[in-house]
Amino acid sequence: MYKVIGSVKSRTFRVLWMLEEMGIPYEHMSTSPHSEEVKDYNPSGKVPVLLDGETVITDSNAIMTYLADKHGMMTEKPGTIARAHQDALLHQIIDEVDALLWASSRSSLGLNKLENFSLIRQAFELEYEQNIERLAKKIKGPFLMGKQLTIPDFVLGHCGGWAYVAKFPCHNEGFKIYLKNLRSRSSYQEAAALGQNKTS
Ligand SMILES: N[C@@H](CCC(=O)N[C@@H](CS)C(=O)NCC(=O)O)C(=O)O
Repeated sequence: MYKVIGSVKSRTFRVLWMLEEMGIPYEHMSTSPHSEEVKDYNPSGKVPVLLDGETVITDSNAIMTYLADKHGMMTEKPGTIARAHQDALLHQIIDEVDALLWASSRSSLGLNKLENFSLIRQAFELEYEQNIERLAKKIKGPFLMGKQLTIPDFVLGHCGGWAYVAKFPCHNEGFKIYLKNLRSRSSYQEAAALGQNKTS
């Protein structure tokens, strides 16, 4: 059985949500970045980590891509044009949304704040709104790639909730509807419930 290591209130959520959506059983070890358990598997201390038997896989995006390709779900087929477009969306979200949120959230995970962060926070908020505007135009509906929920939706859906908690402004109505639709899925709620009553 797969084992997912990392707290729900981290990028680990994406992996848990995807496994719930796929209906694949897994074990979850909720633990913070840099805990001894994490460092046993990933010397950088970063989560999430996936164990597939003896094999250790790190990075939420690598883990999701591995699971999606292996099980032939939540993805366009490798080597197709559709997959190239899906990967381009994934990397756009990582570059333009995930990276901005991470810079503002480091301190909530006990890591040092970026120097002069208060000076650049406003610039990040503006950048976030502009980047979401551009991404929202690419949502084919109801999901990014159209009718099929794919890897980039898990990342963008997670980032949308993260941005809300981090109080990043968002005025794009289409994006809000897209997020509401994702959050209403039972898989999302099941994964979120794993974090209740736990310190993460
Ligand atoms: N690109 C990696 C980033 C992993 C990452 O930075 N995870 C955070 C928690 S969400 C962490 O463990 N940070 C600890 C650190 O940066 O030292 C991924 O998507 O998994």
